[in-house]
Amino acid sequence: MNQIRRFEDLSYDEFAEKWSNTPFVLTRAIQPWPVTKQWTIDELLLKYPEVEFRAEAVDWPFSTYCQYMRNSQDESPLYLFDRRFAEKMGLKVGKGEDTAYWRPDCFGPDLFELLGDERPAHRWLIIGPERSGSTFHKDPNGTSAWNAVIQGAKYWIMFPPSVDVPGVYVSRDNSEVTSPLSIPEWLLEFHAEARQLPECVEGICRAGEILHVPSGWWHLVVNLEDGIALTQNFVPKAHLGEVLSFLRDRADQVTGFKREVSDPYRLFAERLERQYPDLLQEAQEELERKNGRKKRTWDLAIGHGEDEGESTSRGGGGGGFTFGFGAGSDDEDEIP
Ligand SMILES: O=C(O)CCC(=O)C(=O)O
Ligand SMILES: [Fe+2]
Repeated sequence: MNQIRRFEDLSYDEFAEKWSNTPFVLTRAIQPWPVTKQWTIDELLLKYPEVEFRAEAVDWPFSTYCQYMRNSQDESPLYLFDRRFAEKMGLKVGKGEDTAYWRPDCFGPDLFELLGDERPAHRWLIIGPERSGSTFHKDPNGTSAWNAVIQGAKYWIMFPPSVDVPGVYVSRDNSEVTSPLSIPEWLLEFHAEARQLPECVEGICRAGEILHVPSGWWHLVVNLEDGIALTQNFVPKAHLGEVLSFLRDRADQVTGFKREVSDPYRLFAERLERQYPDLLQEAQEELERKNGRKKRTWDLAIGHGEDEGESTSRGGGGGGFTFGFGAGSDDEDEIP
């Protein structure tokens, strides 16, 4: 079994040079956050009993959710997952005076900050009882994420982007996980088999620790105790290419933007062009290279020459070979 790596902390240079594609836990990165010392479920109940938070399909006052959580015997308990918590609780986020928490330095600049108010939903307060959690998924829009445990402990099991995770059925265009199994169902049926795969990594992230989810990685998460977490999705320089290709080539799968934002790819490319033209150019060149390689793979696969027009996805009988960069989110089928 491969354990998720653990470090006390990493510098941004170490992250950028070595670890942006690897899940890891930092054990000493969030101790200075005020919320790490202040927040417990009891404390939040005292301070915010009336504040309504989103728990799946319902908005409940926190006191109602706590009552549910403490009495529930549900196999898959309702999970509190709220992206407007900072506004609702009157919290300041980011470095400065009287703030609740901030982005750890290790992950470096978040390129989606260039979008300002037009960035997609990116931060969530997560609260749930033992057994609650998240079934297998990849995070939205090719983003990376961090997940900080404030109270409790979470078990994580993760796989690299190109792995076919046992018991996880993805639609042909990779757009959705079809009929996901509940966490207990997946654990009972597939956990033992999945843990044998060499690519599998697993581990526990405890209170006061923060975990890195690299762009495109599969993950399932279970709370081992009642707990509180904060999570944020971000775009590190190292994964700009994935995010741009997601926004451009999977526009129908892009999520979290306000309705007014009609062309997220263009918006992001324009902001990058203004602030970091070199980064944009580098990322676009990387996409072109990948595109070229995938096109050659495709041409070889179907026995056509270079002048074959681009197609989107192979029709019947082809075993689900998808064409176009972004489709596989990996380099597995590249030709050197
Ligand atoms: O349940 C959790 O803490 C994991 C959350 C997660 O993976 C997500 O928000 O994308
Ligand atoms: Fe996630």
